[in-house]
Amino acid sequence: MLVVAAAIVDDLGAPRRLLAARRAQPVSLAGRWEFPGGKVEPGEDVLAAVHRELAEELGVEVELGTELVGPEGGAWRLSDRYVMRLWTARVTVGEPQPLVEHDELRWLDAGDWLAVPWLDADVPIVHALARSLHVP
Ligand code: 9L3
Ligand code: MG
Repeated sequence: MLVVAAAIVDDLGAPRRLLAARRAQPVSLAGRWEFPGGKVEPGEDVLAAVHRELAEELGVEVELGTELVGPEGGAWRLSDRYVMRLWTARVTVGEPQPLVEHDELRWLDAGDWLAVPWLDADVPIVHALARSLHVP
């Protein structure tokens, strides 16, 4: 099943800060941090799904940047059940709020992108993102 998510940064051209979201649910994931996003609905366009998820979860509109392509040439494997595609993004309307399944949001400065306990599946993606964006 396909999940989509966004690496929301402060500046698509020269990013320094990355938005991380702490899951409040389900219990098995609570307290761990992730890129906000979620499951693509049947028949839904994937980019439309990114915008819908960010509107639902954070209450923002975004401009999408580029896709961070995974090691198999596309999606990142999260588990037996889920693969994820992820784009960089910049907020264009609104201030992100933890509206649905998160209980805290945090802007992580360059050099601190790994300073929170990310979901295991998201850790290699954070590393790859920092490498790809040339953020220390
Ligand atoms: N997941 C992992 N990392 C992420 C996201 C957005 C999602 N950055 C995993 C957690 C859930 C599954 O994908 O097991 C579906 O996500 P959601 O619909 O519960 O957000
Ligand atoms: Mg979600």
